[in-house]
Amino acid sequence: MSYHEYNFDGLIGPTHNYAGLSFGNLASATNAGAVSNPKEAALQGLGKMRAVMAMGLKQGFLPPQDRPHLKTLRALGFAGSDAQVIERAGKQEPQLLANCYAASCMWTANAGTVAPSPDTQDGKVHFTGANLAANFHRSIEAETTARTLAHIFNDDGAFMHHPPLPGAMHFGDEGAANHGRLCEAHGDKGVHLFVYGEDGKKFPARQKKRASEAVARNHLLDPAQTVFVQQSKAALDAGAFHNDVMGVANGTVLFLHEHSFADPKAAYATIRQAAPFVEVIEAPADKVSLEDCIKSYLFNSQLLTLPGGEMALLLPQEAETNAAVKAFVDDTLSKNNPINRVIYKNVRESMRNGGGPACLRLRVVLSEAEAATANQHFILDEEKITKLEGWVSAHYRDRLAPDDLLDPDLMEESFAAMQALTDLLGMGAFYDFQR
Ligand code: SUG
Repeated sequence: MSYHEYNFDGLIGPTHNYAGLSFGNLASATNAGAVSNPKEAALQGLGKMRAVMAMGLKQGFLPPQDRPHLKTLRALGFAGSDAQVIERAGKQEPQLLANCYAASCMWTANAGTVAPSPDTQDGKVHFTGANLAANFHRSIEAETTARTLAHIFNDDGAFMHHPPLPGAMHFGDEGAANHGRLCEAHGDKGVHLFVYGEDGKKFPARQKKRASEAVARNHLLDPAQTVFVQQSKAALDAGAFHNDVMGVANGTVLFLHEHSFADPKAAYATIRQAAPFVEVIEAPADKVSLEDCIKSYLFNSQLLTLPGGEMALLLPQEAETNAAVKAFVDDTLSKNNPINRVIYKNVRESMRNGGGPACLRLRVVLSEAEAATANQHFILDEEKITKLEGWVSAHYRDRLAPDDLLDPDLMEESFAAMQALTDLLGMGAFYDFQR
């Protein structure tokens, strides 16, 4: 049976804005209060999806969530008509309103963790929606994300869905952003690399070791094929709030920075024991600094196995304009390793909130039979992507300033867009605002 990696990107929602909500995420803090362009953001995201499809790869998407999330605002004591809820929250707690307006579900690397069927004891594809407990605006995503995954992967015989982990930060889980899979071919039994954090001097760790362990248990992974590694505190304090800002695994390759892991020697030895075929491609600190990694998102690249077997890096344009990073990428391409192609894409609107190409996608390895049972509305071809671009162009603003969130008209527009999207995708009354 043949298996393919599907990248499910987050379709960027109509309320994409810069509210400075994520402590430890330097781009989010730096751009707090800036004016965003939701239309451009969504079209950039779709442009990246098109580029991946053009390389002959499978591409899906997860729809945005309903924002503002009125259900959360009401649960926090703001009452009245929908417009009054917005007005009252805007007057009394504007920061809370901004949390309920975040379009952060675009970063689907944080939607959940996935275990492909060759790796699980029961032969099903397992999903655990991330609880995203570390940040309030992100924790609001968890329930709807789990429902979205179950909606798309809706065959009980093929897919197993686990609810987000309980216990809030005690089991803080940020999904696939701290997880990678190594294998010789997508359909082989893979090795799961879970990277957890411990609080640094400046910034708190979001992913807890005990959470990664719970996900591995739920997914019925073979302990001999499962590795847990600690992220370095230096990387965390430099701004790597998720490990995928410092490294990426795909196929036989682990592509990362010298200071990505707390104890790299021990980590590589453990990884090699489980995955003897692994090829580690490491950026030395004297060539690429941690600061360069954070600014350029070099390691937040999509590392993609092309149909011919070679690998391509899909990087943000910020990596092309950083001389040290560009030199390291060129050097990597010139050496004898599986990576021999690079493309740079403009995903600047997302980058300004700390989300690069790899943050914007959730990888799901599926057999052809499994893919056929998934909801086909969410698996893209040229025609469907053109329809989504038309939907964005019809409904999105090209300018969103912080004060715009206080205006109930934005809520009306956003809900009208979501209504049109659910109609387009045959989702029925899926979102809280429709129920
Ligand atoms: O969780 N930014 C996101 C970025 C997530 C990136 N994902 C991965 N690395 N996989 C976060 O910090 C900023 C929102 C704001 O400030 O308005 C935000 O949520």
